[in-house]
Amino acid sequence: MSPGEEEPMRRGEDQPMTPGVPEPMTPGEEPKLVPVDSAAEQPAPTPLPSSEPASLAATRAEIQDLDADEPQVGILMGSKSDLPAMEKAETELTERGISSETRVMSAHREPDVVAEYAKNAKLRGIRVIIAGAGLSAALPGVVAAHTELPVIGVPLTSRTSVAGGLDALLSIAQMPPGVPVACVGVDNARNAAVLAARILAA
Ligand code: AIR
Repeated sequence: MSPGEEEPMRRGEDQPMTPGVPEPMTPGEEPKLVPVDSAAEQPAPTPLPSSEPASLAATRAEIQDLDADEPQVGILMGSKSDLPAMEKAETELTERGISSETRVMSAHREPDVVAEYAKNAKLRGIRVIIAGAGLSAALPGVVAAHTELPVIGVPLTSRTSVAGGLDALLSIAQMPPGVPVACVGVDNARNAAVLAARILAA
């Protein structure tokens, strides 16, 4: 070695060994692998590419678990006398594994209760509201006035209906521009549930 020339670094002295990487060898020498003695020396695993941070995805999953039993659909009706027709909606949703809650509230007899329910529904995790009423059937429209959630109206026949429920059908279908209510056939609460399921699956 001439003066000024650096002495080549010898393996095992200053040069760090890379775990799992074969050491340089001389011709004819068998390759030697440097042993990996602890997991701590391994490089951290590269996280899988994801569109959102892992912590956010985990939080979302936790919220979904927590909300598993919360109702997704609110089934409302104007009177207890509407129950025989409206329970078909609940049956259909249950058969499809969709959680729901059923409430009796009248847009004319208890307007504040209806407004309160509609205003809080989205915050409570409800995603679709089915509302059935007979006669001057204001319930679906009033609910739609207080929430951005999709509302499906079910026109019902009742003891004093005129024209076989046409009164309720027109009350529900003839909403003013900007405040839509979906409307199924007279007494067809089951179709309202099928439509709710389709909205949830969209
Ligand atoms: N109704 C109740 N409040 C407002 C309306 N439109 C409807 C109910 C029911 C009908 O009136 O939805 O279909 C008769 O109600 P009840 O309580 O007299 O049997």
